[in-house]
Formats: sequence, structure tokens, C-alpha cells
Amino acid sequence: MNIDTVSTRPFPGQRPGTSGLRKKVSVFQEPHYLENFVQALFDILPDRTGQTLVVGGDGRFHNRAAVQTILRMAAANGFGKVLVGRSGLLSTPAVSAVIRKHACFGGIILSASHNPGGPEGDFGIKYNIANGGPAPERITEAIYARSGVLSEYHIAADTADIDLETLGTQRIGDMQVEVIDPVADYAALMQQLFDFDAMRAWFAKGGRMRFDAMSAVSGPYARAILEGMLGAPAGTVVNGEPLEDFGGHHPDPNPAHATELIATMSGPQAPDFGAASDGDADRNMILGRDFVVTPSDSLAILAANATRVPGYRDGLAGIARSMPTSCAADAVAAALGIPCHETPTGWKFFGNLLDAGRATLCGEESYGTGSNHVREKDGLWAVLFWLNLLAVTGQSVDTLVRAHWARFGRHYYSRHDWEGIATERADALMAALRAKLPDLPGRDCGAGLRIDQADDFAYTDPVDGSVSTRQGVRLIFDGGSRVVFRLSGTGTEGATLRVYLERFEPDASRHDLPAQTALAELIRIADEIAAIRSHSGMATPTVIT
Ligand code: VG1
Ligand code: CO
Repeated sequence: MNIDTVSTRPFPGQRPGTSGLRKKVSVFQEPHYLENFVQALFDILPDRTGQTLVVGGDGRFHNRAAVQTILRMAAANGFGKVLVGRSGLLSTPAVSAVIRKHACFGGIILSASHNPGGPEGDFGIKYNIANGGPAPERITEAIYARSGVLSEYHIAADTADIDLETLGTQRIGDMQVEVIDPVADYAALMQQLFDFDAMRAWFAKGGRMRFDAMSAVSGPYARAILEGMLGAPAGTVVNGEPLEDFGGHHPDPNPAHATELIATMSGPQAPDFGAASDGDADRNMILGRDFVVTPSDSLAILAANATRVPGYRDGLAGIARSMPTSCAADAVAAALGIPCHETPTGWKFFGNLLDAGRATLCGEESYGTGSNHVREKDGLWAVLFWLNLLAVTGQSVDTLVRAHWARFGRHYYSRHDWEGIATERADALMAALRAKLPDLPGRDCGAGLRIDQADDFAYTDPVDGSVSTRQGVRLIFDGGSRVVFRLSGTGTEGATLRVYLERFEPDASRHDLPAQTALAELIRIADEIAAIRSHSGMATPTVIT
């Protein structure tokens, strides 16, 4: 094999955010841009020689070209073998499953997840370590530091493209490239965790479901498992063909972007169960007939019912949630007598807790739920967990949720996103808010809401002692209501302010309010304290979930 050593100059800003490096496709198409980042990654992995890597992506525009480049660079940088999904496809949870099952060194995921795709859309790259999970900050910061001083990269020269459509082993020089079925290992893992007989019986008895893959990578997985293994009628999975531009849609499973599914799930003729997943299939949205389950509630309900499902029959060691996720899971943990850990936003913070056996289920308010079966959030896993519960209880989605509220109280919850704020304006908003923090505790905000605690969340990892500061401004009120403010770390244009709103209601006779009504006072207080409208120059949030 001939190796080209190509001289290059650092690109500014190759710093991974909440979940990898995300930029416009046009940025990734600039000569050397992807190569620089990949070389920076390989450079900080000195023990890579002869190791096995997993590579795959969500199929968005530029996926195939990027896979070929990474394969050539892996060969030139001494890797022994790469497992790559057929057509260059692997969902994020499937990469995690494959790394773990085959004891690989790590994996590269090509995805910008819930961000739009296509030539005008976004692209992304993310590195996962040997436990199958996202690289922790110590590694992502090392990649960033290396990217700033890079002067050359190494790539195999004069080699034909790998045929990504044919399963089996090919070579680039001494390195083996094995094209694998992207679904097989993942589907086998799901079979170990869930009661496939019960779910098959649920469909056989006429249970009706709609799974919207949003033209992204969950389609092949959902078809194989739901329609193939579980006997769901053909057509249960819609938008099941991964498209390079996701059909022009925003592959983000929330009520604002999955409007087609929301419409299907309303009215007396609607299916019993609805679900959707995002670009890289790690998110999930759960719906009943005329009923939307919030992700925070979903985590709590799965935890409370975990022993009904084979993979969790022996109970949970603990639960972990990201800080802005509602405290519904904490109530369940307290009842079960297990710990509930509170981490910064982003799945990478769950890895140590899962590895150390301190948490079994994890979740984020952003439609992310998962467990110790992999080290990523897992969209289809959450959907199968719910389906398993529907099958073994014989109850409907809304009955399960209402029973949960009646027992534990309801945590009304909503997130307001203010997208596309000029970066300086968003930074000014957060700076002004942080400056106010010392004066806020004790303030009476009216409507019986008194601020008990106001701070900028910091996290010390209980396993390795690493500290992450400035993870979001929290206002905690007497009685547990909360407002949290943070800036998104996954966007590619301007800044997005996320405002998270939560209010606990123990009284079952008041569990039927629209969430925005129940949260109206907190919405008012959030704007008063953070001066969102004046800083942003916007009148309303762009997305409410
Ligand atoms: C968002 C979510 C966060 C999630 C991250 C990656 O990050 O808030 O909870 O882990 O996306 O999800 P941010 O920094 O934009 O708020 V995925 O499915 O896009 O990889
Ligand atoms: Co995702």
C-alpha cells in the first residue's frame, strides 16, 4: 500500500460539542476538513496499531464519501481492521452494540443526528470508545487541541473504493475491511432484552402501531424487528427508507417536527401505539391515541415498570438523568430505594455510571432514553420497551401514564427553544443571567413561587472525579418547580437558547391541564429574569416541545 502524507493547515473550531463535531455539509466538503479531524483523532490514539474500528453513519448526504476517506486513513494509520455497515449505514446505538459485542477498539459515527441533512444541511462526526460510548471530554478536548497544531495527515493512495454493498471482507493494503449487516447484532441484542413472544401476540391479536422512521437510519432496524421478527403488518413502519436528505424533513422526533405522525395518532381510528426516531436512531418519541408522552415521563415510567421486562427483571441498580430532565425519575428512584444521578446534558456523561454499575436506565428530556445494554441512547430500544409493557399489561399508553401520575404525581414539563439568536446576543443573555444569580435566592416571583436556589450547574463525576462546570443556569423554587437555561451545543447556525420548565403537581384532580397552561407562571418568570425577548429580539420561541 502506498501512503500519501498530505500537508495541511489547522482549521479553527474543530471542537466537538454536546455530541461530536457538527458543521454544514459545505464545511465538511472543504478540502482536508474531514481529514484533519480524523487525523487529529488518530494522533491522540497512540495504541491504535493493529486495532479494530467500527465505522458507519446515518446515511445522510456525504456519508458514503466520508466513509471511503476514513477507511483509507484508517489503513494508512495502522489499524488492523474496520467493521463497516452495509451501504455505510449504522445507527448510533448499533455502533455501540457492535463495538461491545466484538470488543473493538472504538468507532466513528457519521451523523448530525436530529439536524437536517442534504447538500444544504448538516454533517457530523463523533468518536466512541471501547465501552461503546461517546468519547468523554478529556478525549474530545485532546482531539480539539491536536486539530489546532496539525500539519499533515496520512491516507492510502491509489486504492479503489471499497464496495460497501457486498457483505464480507475486502482489503486496503494490510487492513481488512469487513462489510457487515448493520441490523443483525443489534436485533440479536434486542431479542435478549425483550419478550418477543408477548409482542408478537400483541400484534397477532390486532394491536396496531405506527413507527415513523423519518426517512432516516432507524427504518431498516424497525422494519427488520417490527415487521420481520414481530409480525407487525407491512406498513407499520413508514418513511422507512433512509434518504440522503431525509425527504427534506427535520429528522427530529418531537411534536413540532413529526407532524404527520401526530396527525395519524389522533382520532378514534388512530393506532394504539405511535413512535418515531431521529436521524441516527438514538432518539425516540412515544405516543398513544391522542396522547403524547414526554421523554422525562417516559424514563420514569420505564423505570417504574422495568421488572415487567425480561432484560430488567432483576431490578435496577440506579437511574441517571441529565440535569434539565424532569425529576419524575427521582420520584421513582426514591420509591425503589435506588440512587438517581443528575448529570450534565449529553450521553457521554452516563458512560462512567453505566460502566461502574451505578445506573441501569438513563434518560434525557430531549427524547433520549437508554440502558446499560449499550452506551448510547437507543430509540428503537425505548419503543420496544414500551411495546413490551403494552403487551404484558394489556393496557393502553395513556392508561399506563395516568396510573403513573396518580401514584407518583405529575411533573408538568416543557422545553422552549429560541433558535437562530445571534451568538453575541445569546452570550450576553447568559452572562447577564449568571451575573444575577447571587441575588436570586429568596426572591418572591409571585403566584406563590419563591426561588430557593439559583446556580450554574457543575458536575463532579463520582467515578473518575472529572469536573464539568457551566452546564446550565438553574432556578429551583420552593416545592421543586424548576427553570433551566442553557445554550445548545449541537447547532450549526447562531445560537439556540433552551429554556426547560418543570412544575410538580401531586393532586390527581389537576393532572389534565395543558402543559403550557400549567407552566404559564414559570414561562412568565423565565422571561422576566432572563429578559429573553429583549436579548433575542424575538417574540416567541421557535420550537416548543
Ligand atoms: C441536544 C440535546 C441533548 C442531546 C444532544 C445530542 O444537545 O439537548 O440532550 O444529548 O442534543 O442528541 P444540545 O447541546 O443541542 O442541547 V442527538 O440525538 O442530536 O446526538
Ligand atoms: Co440522535
